[in-house]
Amino acid sequence: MSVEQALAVLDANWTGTHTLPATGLYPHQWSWDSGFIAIGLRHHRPDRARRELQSLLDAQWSDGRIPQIVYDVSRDDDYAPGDAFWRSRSIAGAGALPSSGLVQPPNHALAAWLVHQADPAGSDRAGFLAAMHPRLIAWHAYLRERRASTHVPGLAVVKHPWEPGTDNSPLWDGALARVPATPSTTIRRPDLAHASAGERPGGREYARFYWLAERYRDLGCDDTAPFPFAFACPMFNALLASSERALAAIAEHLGLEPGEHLERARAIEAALESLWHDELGCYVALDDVVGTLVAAATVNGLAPILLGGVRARRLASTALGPRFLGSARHLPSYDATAEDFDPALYWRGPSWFSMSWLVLRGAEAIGHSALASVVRRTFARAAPAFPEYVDPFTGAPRGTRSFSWTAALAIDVAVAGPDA
Ligand code: 9WN
Repeated sequence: MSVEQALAVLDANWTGTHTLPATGLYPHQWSWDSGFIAIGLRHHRPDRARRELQSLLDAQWSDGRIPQIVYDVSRDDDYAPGDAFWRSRSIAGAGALPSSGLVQPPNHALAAWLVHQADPAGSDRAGFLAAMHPRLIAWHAYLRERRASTHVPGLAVVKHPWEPGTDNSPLWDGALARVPATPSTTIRRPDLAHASAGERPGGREYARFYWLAERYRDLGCDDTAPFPFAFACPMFNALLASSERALAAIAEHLGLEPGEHLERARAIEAALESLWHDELGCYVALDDVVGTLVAAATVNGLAPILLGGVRARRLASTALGPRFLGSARHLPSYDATAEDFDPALYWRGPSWFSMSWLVLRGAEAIGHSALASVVRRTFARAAPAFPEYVDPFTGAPRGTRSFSWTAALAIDVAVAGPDA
């Protein structure tokens, strides 16, 4: 993997204020993409890493939410649903920039702390952490207060399959089956001009995605109203816990009290235990509408390894076992032994670099060199295509190419030491 090639991808996708995930398929700013991108940018472009996160937080809503997408209205025809769908300017409390009303996984405080650590002097000169801190506090408060799980206190819920960032994961299948496939919006699929239909969610899923998004939008994105889709995702909550730990480090750096953040991180970690599935050897998702666990092994359920907690060694064995790396060369997003596993179809089999990065970070945290070395090999193969995801058996590129978080995280793995 050449760092120069990866930087060239990030330079080409840079707009002047933020980095597009991919210039064709994803022509706007995405929330957790910016987190991962900043983590890679910090090594060679620390100013830009800070700008990436600041520009995202400029779109924060008054209730603290950081939106899933910040729209470039000049490219509204190039991706759907766009600004014309959300019309966020007409929603009370929406941020100053046109955006989606949904959210994505909270990797931002973790990213902010890693960005700071790469260039502490530049960060302090720019007042970076002091500016980020209150906004990150408000973001976590939003998730804690407005997105609290009904069934497992301490966990936050997602209200749309776009929110955990793993859109068509089999985890949501049962709940989506309860959702009407009759949106009133005419669905456009500009995404299919950039990735083949067999690598993107299908029409039936899109109909339900739109129905749910319309419902949420028409409620004014108000979280007090009952909603027909709600999940506690183990990856989303593991990132929240990891980001709470990062907020503790940020608070300490700013001379503030870190204790409450560490306490919250511990509380989330303890609550995650309700999602543990011993037979599968990983965490699963909780359908918070009906209060039942979805017994499917996915990379979302391995992600809490990131926290290096009591289950981390067992998660490492599962990652190396038959459902994942025991049968595939690159970490699959879904149980490779499942009947409906598909090595090309988006979050139903392909290997994603963001998830490999989370698992690698966990493997390194617990000193599991066997898992770490297998996962590192995936990053070595990212160049020159820097694909969105790969076939977990062959490594063949899938989805769009020159994908920013692939390039960014490949840089991070190439440059950063285990404790960086
Ligand atoms: C919907 C931008 C985003 C990622 C998500 C990934 C995909 C969008 C889509 O692309 O989702 O947000 O159109 O499918 O699933 O994780 O943030 O890269």
